Amino acid sequence: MAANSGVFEPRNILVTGGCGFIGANFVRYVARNHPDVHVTVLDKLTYAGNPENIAGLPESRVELVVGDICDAALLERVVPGHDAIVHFAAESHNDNSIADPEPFIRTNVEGTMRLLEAARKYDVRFHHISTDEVYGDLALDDPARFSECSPYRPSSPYSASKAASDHLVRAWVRTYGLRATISNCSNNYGPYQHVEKFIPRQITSILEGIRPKLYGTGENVRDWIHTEDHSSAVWEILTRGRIGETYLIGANGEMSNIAVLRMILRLMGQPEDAFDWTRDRPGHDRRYAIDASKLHAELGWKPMHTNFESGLRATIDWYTNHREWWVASKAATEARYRAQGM
Ligand code: NAD
Ligand code: TDX
Repeated sequence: MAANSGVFEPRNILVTGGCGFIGANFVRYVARNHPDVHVTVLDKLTYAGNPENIAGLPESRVELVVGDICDAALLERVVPGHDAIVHFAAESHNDNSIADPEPFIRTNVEGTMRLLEAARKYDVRFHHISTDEVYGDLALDDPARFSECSPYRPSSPYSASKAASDHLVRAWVRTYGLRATISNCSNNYGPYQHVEKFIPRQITSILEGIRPKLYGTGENVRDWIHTEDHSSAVWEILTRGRIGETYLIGANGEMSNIAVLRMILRLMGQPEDAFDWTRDRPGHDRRYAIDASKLHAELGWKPMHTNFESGLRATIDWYTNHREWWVASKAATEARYRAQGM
C-alpha cells in the first residue's frame, strides 16, 4: 500500500466472489491492467461460482481460496496481509430470492458484516459492490434517474438484502472509521454471466432451440453496462475514490426487455417474434436508470463499450463459442424456471 498524491496503490487485494460473473471479470481486468497487484479470490463456489471463470491467469498473481464469507474463523486466516478487500460475493438473482430469501440474508447481510468486522480488525481498505436496485424502481414515463441522493426503496428480498449491506458499510465508516467506499451499478452484461440471467438465458435458449421467455409485458427497462466498464469504474473508485463516499456506476444504456430480446433474436438470425410470454415476476421493478455524473466529474471515468449492439454481438459470440462452459447449468436452470412457470 502506498499513498501518492491521494492515490491508493493496493498491492494485495482480496476479491470476494471472484469466481462469479462480475468478480471474475474484475479479477481478469486487474490481472491484465495491473500486473504488480496480487489477487486472492475468496469464493464459496455456489451454483453461481465457477473456477473456470479465472482459469489461465498466472498462479503467481491470482490465488483461489474456496470458502464462505460468513466463516469468521476463515476470515481470520485469509484477511491479514491484504491491503484491500473488494467485496463482490453475493446471492445475486432476484427470482431465486423470491423463491427462497434465506441464503440472501445470510450471504449478503451476515457475510458483509463478517467481512466488515475483519476489515476493521486488520485495518483493511474496503470497497463494497452494490446495485442500483436498492433505490427501487422508476416509472416508465419518468425522466428521472437514480443519483447518490435517491432514497432507499428496495422491492425484492435480493435488493433489500443489498440495501441492508450498504447500510452496514456506512455504519462501519461512521462508527469505526473504516476506510470504505460503495458503488451501486446498473445491469451488467458480458462473458461468464450465469445462464439464469436475462441476456445469457435468451442467447443460450436460442442456441439450444428453446423459445426465449419474456416476463409480463416486456416493457420493463434496464440500464445496461458492459462488465468491463464496471471493472474499470470499480478500480477508479478503489484507488481514487473518497473514503466514505458512494458512487453510482452506469453507462446510459437504458433499453426495454422486449427491445433487447428482439435485438438478440435479430442478431442470431431468428424472427423477432420467436419468443414466449410468461407470467410476470412478483414485484417486478419497472425501470432502472443511473445518473453517473458524480463518477464522471470526480474521477473522470468513462465507459469504453458505448455501442450496446456490438457488445451484445460479442456476448452472443462468446456464448456460441463456450458451450461447454454453460451447457450443464443450462439444463438445471431451465428445470428450476419450468417448476416456477417462468
Ligand atoms: P454471481 O451470482 O455471478 O456471482 C456471485 C459469486 O459469489 C459466486 O462466485 C458465488 O460462488 C460467490 N458467493 C456466493 N455466496 C458466497 C459466500 N457466502 N461466500 C463466498 N462466496 C460466495 O453474481 P454477479 O452477477 O457477478 O454479482 C456480483 C456482485 O455485483 C453482487 O454483489 C451483486 O449484488 C452486484 N451487482 C450485480 C449486477 C448484475 O448485473 N449482475 C449489477 C450490479 C451489482
Ligand atoms: O427469462 C427472463 N425473462 C425476463 O423477461 C429473465 C431471466 C428475466 N427477465 C426480465 C426481468 C428483468 O426485468 O429481464 C430483466 C433482467 O432480469 P435479470 O437478468 O434477472 O436482472 P435484474 O432482475 O434486473 O437484476 C440484475 O441487475 C441488477 C442482476 O441480476 C442483479 O444482481 C443486479 O443487482
